[in-house]
Amino acid sequence: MSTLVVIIPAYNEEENIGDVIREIPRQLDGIDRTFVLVIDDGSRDRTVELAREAGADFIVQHRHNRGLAVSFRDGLDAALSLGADVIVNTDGDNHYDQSRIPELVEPIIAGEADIVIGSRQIGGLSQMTFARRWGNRLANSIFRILYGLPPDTDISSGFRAYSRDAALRLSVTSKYTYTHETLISALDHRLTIASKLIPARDVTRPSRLMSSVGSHVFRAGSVAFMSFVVHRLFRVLTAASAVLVLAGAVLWVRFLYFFLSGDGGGHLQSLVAASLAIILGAFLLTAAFFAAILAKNRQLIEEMLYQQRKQLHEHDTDLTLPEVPAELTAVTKVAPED
Ligand SMILES: Nc1nc2c(ncn2[C@@H]2O[C@H](COP(=O)(O)OP(=O)(O)OP(=O)(O)O)[C@@H](O)[C@H]2O)c(=O)[nH]1
Ligand SMILES: [Mg+2]
Repeated sequence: MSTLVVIIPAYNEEENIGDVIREIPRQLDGIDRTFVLVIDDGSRDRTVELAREAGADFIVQHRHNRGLAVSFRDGLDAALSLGADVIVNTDGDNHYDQSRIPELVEPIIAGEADIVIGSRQIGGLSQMTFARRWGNRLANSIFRILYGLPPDTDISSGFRAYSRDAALRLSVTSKYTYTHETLISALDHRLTIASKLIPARDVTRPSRLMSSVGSHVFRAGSVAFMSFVVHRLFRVLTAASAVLVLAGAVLWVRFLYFFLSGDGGGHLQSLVAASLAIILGAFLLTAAFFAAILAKNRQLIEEMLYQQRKQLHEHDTDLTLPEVPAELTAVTKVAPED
């Protein structure tokens, strides 16, 4: 039996959550059953009530606002507990066209991709502010250059499908946004990422996620930068070390040339610069080896987490939801299967 779970992280989404849930197709080729799971992140409006009315099957409820990234990982875990073979994440603001979910799911069912991103046509979003539009484009270009992603990949789109294996493997450590970190983590795990162009709708309500474009650029940028550092530090440090050692060697040869021609005394500065560059290069190389050791540890920890999650969810096809601290979270089975 193949199961699709559509997860919706929601924070004060009473305006749109009903429409979003009602638009989700329940009959999909290659899928036997579809569940809708809402992660309510301490909403203070009628999000939960309206999600129930609109037909949400499960609601994971945080008593307090814990942030989108935490809610997303909780959503993945709850979906895995429900026996999900494919997980689709969508937003609660009606930004994405839920009727196109089959297109997101199809490459995963066909075994052609582990993650499929519904890339919005950003140019077609007339209500998106100039700063956000260009911010998104710049971030997409940086990721394309650094990670070789296909040209139309919309890295901050939340409209994505994940295979069960991808959901078991992804780690989310950020407290803010998960979109960039999960992509970097997926690339590190050699998961196959596909992108499908699925135009999004304009949203006029204020963002629940970002207080201002400036703070979003800073916070999301920090998450992306830290993920880059965590995953690519060895390469960056060895490259910087190679440049310094090479520059030092050239300066040394230059000094040697003048020295042998009897003019060494006039070129002591290049000797000092060369030595400094080589010492700094050697220092960076040492740091690179420490980074490599840390990376090995991270990989082992991630492999352990993967095996642990796999074991935990191995027999989860009977709709048991995860044990969660009652203080923080309540899990409601809205419409249990008969
Ligand atoms: N769980 C949880 N969800 C949140 C939080 N902030 C935002 N969300 C949800 O995350 C989704 C994305 O938030 P949005 O406010 O739409 O973010 P946005 O600024 O419009 O960004 P894009 O939709 O990517 O353009 C929505 O479903 C929100 O309800 C939060 O603190 N916790
Ligand atoms: Mg949105």
